[in-house]
Amino acid sequence: MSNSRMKQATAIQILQQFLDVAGVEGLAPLSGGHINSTFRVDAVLAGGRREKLILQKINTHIFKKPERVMENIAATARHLSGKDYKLKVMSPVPTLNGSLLYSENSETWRLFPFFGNTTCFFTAKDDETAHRTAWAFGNFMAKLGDFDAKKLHITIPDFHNGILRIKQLDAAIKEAKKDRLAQAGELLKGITEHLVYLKKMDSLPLPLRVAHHDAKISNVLFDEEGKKPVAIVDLDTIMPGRMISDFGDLVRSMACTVSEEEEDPGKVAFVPARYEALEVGFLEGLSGAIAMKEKKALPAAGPWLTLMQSVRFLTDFLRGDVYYRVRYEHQNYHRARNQFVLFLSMKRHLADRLIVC
Ligand code: GN1
Ligand code: MG
Repeated sequence: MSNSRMKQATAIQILQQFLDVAGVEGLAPLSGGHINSTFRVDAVLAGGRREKLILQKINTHIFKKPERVMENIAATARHLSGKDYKLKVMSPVPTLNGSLLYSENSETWRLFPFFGNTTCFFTAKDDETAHRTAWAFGNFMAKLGDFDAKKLHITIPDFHNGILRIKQLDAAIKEAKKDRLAQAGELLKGITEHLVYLKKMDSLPLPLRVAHHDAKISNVLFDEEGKKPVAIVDLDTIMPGRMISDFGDLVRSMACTVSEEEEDPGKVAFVPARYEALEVGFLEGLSGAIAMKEKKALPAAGPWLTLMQSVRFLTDFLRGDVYYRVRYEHQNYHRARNQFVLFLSMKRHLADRLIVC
């Protein structure tokens, strides 16, 4: 089933595994994510009560053990709910049998509450939004600071490991179709000159933490006015990791003139003032829960993660778009080019603050 088509009858049948659902008044795909298929559902329960929900089909080619993903989400949600945590927590709705997933016909589904009167963005419209979003992720990390990261499953091994991403790129080059390899040529050459940066960042000895691993602005729900963060969503990759993973994605998604989907490389540039807002907001959110070596590593996080994202998009382009969902043929190439231009721009501006270069 594609991300955009789903029959009401199918939705009702799946929802009935979770809740006593009598009918569905609204069913709409939510685009934005590259991996799972997500639907907003307005359901009517047997007693007449109305519930707004998020129904999601997990991509089990990528999340091979989805029950582990759900265990991580549920455990961290429980931890946050027991704290003085100001944002809403995205806790899964269990099935009537108490499971966090429902599988049928090789499809695996889960359900979340839908937080109404919210909106989301793909870039930060101003420094204030960047500051608030970074605060939310810093605070999220701080509130999970006393959760033993080793208790979480590693649901995607080596997720932010640069050496693995380079190996995957090398393998993709060997198997790529001629036309795609030819199109990638120039970009590939540019990226290759900087790969040592990924390797160096892998070996930075930083404390193990609970990291979100997809801390981009589109994974934050804001209030209706688009001002205050309401909830951090998409906890699929919550795993043991390093602080630079989350700060890196904040910088990648916000300290830029455009989103990762912009096709024109001429429009892509780093925004230094936005970066400063992110750093201040993130540190405020952490409120002291940061080691000196983590603080020193922050400026290097954005270029690192942005280059890695470029490598990942290019790898997928060379492999024939098997990982990230695309709307048109060269989209992964455009995404990879966008991220590489952003990496170069970031690196230039932050040069004297990078602990590895
Ligand atoms: C993927 O599907 P989505 O948009 O939540 C990816 C992230 C990338 C991101 C790029 C499991 O996330 O690592 O940074 O796209 N998630 C996975 O926007 O690979
Ligand atoms: Mg994600």
